[in-house]
Amino acid sequence: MASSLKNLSDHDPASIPDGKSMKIGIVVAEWNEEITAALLEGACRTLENNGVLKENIPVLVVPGSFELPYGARIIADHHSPDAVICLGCVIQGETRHFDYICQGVTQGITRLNLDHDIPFIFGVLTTDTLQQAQDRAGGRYGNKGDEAAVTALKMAALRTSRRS
Ligand code: DLZ
Repeated sequence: MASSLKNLSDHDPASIPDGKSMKIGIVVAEWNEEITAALLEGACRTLENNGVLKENIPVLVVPGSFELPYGARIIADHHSPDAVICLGCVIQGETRHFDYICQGVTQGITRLNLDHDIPFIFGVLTTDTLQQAQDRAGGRYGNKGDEAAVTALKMAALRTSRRS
């Protein structure tokens, strides 16, 4: 069946800023590691394909998505990045934990964006099933890590353009 869902990895190459002078930090959650490892791989590949040097992609691992805002703040404070990508995957379970984690990480990342002068990118999958997460971590709907990396490059370039 045809789907109207956007492929998360589809981007016009001409619209992506050159990242050769950029430093982009990544914080990634261990929970649902099969998924978050794929998001990390996609994000790193997209950043490097667009000019970001491997040594300019500091990566920090945190236990779960709830810890992403704190990890992102550590990267912001210690690495002076142009943007920070937050990667996680929260899958609906039997309890309301899902809602609290999604709310916590969303509000945390929003607050970082408002309190710091660098962009923090929301690369967190929030799905009902593992299959839906797999579909968006290198599966039929592309890779949320690619999308987060392209967003980081665009937001870092926007920040630089507003400062000069
Ligand atoms: C506890 C928990 C649960 C139930 N589910 C997830 C999940 O689907 N994805 C995720 O990233 N983290 C999950 N966690 C862990 C929380 O994010 C957090 O690490 C713990 O509540 C400790 O603060």
